[in-house]
Amino acid sequence: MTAPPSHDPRHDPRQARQWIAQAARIAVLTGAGVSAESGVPTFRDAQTGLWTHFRPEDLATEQAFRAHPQRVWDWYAERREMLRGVQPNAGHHALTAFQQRHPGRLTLITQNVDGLHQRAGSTGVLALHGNLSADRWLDPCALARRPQDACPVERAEPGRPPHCAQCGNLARPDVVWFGEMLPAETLAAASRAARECQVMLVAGTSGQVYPAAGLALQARQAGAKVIVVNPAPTELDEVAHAVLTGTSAQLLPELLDGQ
Ligand code: BJW
Repeated sequence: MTAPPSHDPRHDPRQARQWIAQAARIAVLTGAGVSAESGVPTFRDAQTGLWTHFRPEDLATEQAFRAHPQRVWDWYAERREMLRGVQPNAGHHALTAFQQRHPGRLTLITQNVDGLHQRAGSTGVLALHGNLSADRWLDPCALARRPQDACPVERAEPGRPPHCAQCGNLARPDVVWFGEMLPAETLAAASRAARECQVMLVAGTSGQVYPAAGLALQARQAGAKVIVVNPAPTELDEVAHAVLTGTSAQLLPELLDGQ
C-alpha cells in the first residue's frame, strides 16, 4: 500500500521546515493563490479564476487596452475597488513576521499586483508584475521636451481613463501585461535572490507564467532546495524537492512560525 503523502519526505512539512531553519538565505516566490484566502480571485483556478470569465488577450495586453481602453479600464477599476475591501491573511503575515525576526534573510518576490504583502508590512518586496493601484502613461509624451517627462496636463473624468488634454495620451494601470518586459531592475534583483538562496519557497502560483516561473528553475540549478506550497498540482512540482499540499494561509505559518 502506498504511504499517505504525509509520510513521504517529499510531502513532509517537517523536512521543509528544517531546510528553512538551515538556510542563510531564503527566496520566496508568491502568486495569486497567496491572496485567495483574502478573497482576491486567482487567474487560472477553475470556476473562480479571472481567466475563467475573461480571455487574457482581451484584457491583459497593450493591444487590448489600445483597442478598448474603456473596457480594460473598467475591469481594472472593478478589481481596484474589490481590493479596498480585503486584508492580508495569515500567509502574508507569516512572511512578514519571519522577515522581521530575521532581517535580510528572506527576499520576497511576488507576481501579485494587489499590494497585500506590502500592506502586511513586508519590506523590499520585488513586485515583478507591477502595482494594480497605480497608473502610468501609455505612451511617452508627444509634447514633453525630454522623453522621461510626463504629460503636462491630465484630465480625469469619473469612470474614464485619465488622459492628457494636450496630446490625448491615456493613463493605464501600472501592471505588466502579456508581451511586455518586466521591470528590469526588479527582475535582476529577483534573479540574484534566486541564484543566491539555499531555499526557494514557491507559494500560490501555477508556475505557468514566465519569466517569473523560471526563477524556481534558476534556484534549483544554483543548488537551492525548492519547496512548493499549493493545494493543487503546479507546473513547478517536478522542479521541487518538496511539494506541500495545502493552502498558503495554513502552510506558510506552519513552515515559518517559531523559527
Ligand atoms: C492557492 C490557494 C491558496 C489557490 N493557497 N495556493 C517562455 C515560455 C512560454 C511563454 C513565455 C516564455 N517567456 C515569456 C512568455 C510569454 C508570457 C508567458 O509566460 N506566457 C505563458 C502564459 C504561456 N510572458 C510574458 O509575456 C511576460 N513578459 C515577457 O516575457 O517579456 C519578454 C517578452 C516580451 C515580448 C515578447 C516575448 C518575450 C509578462 C507576463 C505578465 C503577466 N501578467 C499577469 C497580469 C498582471 C496584471 C493583472 O493582474 O491584470 O500577471 S497574467 C497573470 O498571471 C498575472 C499573474 O501574476 C501571473 C501568474 O499567475 P499566478 O499568480 O500563478 O496565478 P494562477 O491563477 O495561474 O495560479 C494560482 C495558483 O494558486 C494555482 O496554482 C492554485 O492552485 C493556487 N491556489 N488557492 C495557495 N489558498
